[in-house]
Amino acid sequence: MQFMNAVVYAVLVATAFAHSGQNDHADQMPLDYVKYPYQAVYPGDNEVTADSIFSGITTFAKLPWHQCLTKDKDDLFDIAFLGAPFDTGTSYRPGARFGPAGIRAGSRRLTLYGGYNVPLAINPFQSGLKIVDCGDIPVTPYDNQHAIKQIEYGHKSLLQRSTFSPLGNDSVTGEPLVPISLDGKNHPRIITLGGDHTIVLPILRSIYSAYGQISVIHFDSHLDTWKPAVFGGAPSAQAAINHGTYFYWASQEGLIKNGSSIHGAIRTTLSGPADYINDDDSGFQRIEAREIDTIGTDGIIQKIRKTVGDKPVYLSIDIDSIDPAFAPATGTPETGGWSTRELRTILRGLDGLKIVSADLVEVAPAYDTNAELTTMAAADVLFEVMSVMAKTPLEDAIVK
Ligand SMILES: *[C@@H]1O[C@H](CO)[C@@H](O)[C@H](O)[C@H]1NC(C)=O
Ligand SMILES: *[C@@H]1O[C@H](CO)[C@@H](O)[C@H](O)[C@H]1NC(C)=O
Ligand SMILES: [Mn+2]
Repeated sequence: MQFMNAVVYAVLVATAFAHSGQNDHADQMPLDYVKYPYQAVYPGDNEVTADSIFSGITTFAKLPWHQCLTKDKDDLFDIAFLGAPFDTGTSYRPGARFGPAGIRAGSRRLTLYGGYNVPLAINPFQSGLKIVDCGDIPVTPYDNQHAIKQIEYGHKSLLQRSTFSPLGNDSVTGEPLVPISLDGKNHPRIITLGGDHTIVLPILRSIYSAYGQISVIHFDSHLDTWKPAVFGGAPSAQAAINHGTYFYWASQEGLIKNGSSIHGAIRTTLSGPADYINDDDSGFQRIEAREIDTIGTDGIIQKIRKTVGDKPVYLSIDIDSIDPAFAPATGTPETGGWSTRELRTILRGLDGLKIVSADLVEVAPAYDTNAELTTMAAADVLFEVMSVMAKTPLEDAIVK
């Protein structure tokens, strides 16, 4: 009897607790109220959105995380952010292996007010494209040759998929748009978060596999086409591939379209005038950083568009193209650069160009200010890039 009573009592108590728990819960703030910021409804600025901006696990712009290289390896998307945490090709300050994490941290606020890009009149987060953060490529810090292969295969594994969204039909003729790739498939666009600039050699190998030779728009204070004997001295075959020579190798391999590629924001010192002759041979035109004082951002945009024409283009942005006053946290800072505003204006001026993929490299967050100046600049620059991408499908040139 004693035993039975105890059991009955225990059941009663348990039931009572369950009930009181339910009643308490009714008074509680529900915990599933948080919307992802990229789902925010215009105008999007409300407490619910703001809360998840600074909480939770950080992806680029709080986009959904897909494990594209592992368990989600069959996932399709239209634009993917992908980290390449590699910095063992750096000549001066190391630390860009923390670039992907830093840029993601700097990007948290991108959708706080909804993500509508006023000058470009588009919200890339609500453009109908599927945009995801694929995390980072696993990159060994112990063996550059191996790491460079990992980056190529990681990038290719994403690039060789089809897009999530169909390419669609021409708005004028109603005819289906024709993809610009070699295999006639519509490939997604990858925005790689560096990493030092060496990563662009394996990325261009990947790009070549989908598009063949490609025109390159390159913003940087340095040429990065240096011959290995000039930059780094090439004491070994591996040392010859670094963040000052990767474009030399890309050009030697025939990955870059000669004459329709261009550097912007150049202001480095040289080993001598021969560096420019070598740069010409590598297939690049040049815009010096100081030209902004005479021809302005409009003149720079015109020069770039004239060089590239309507060809598909790969866009590579070294954060050191921006002046260290605005972006100090980088491997080889050079004074006399463009402001963040000027670079963003120039990037918006690329609206309509068929940018097949892009990167932002050389962010080394350890040298940043506590205010996250550099990582914020990097994130905002990529916001312009994704906005331009979202506006322009990768279709064969139709004169409009
Ligand atoms: C595109 O055109 C094809 C016919 O060529 C049609 O079947 C398809 O529905 C169209 N798609 C859209 C999105 O309008
Ligand atoms: C690019 O073209 C220039 C001018 O014709 C030439 O001197 C150079 O060798 C070419 N470079 C490559 C990599 O083909
Ligand atoms: Mn560079």
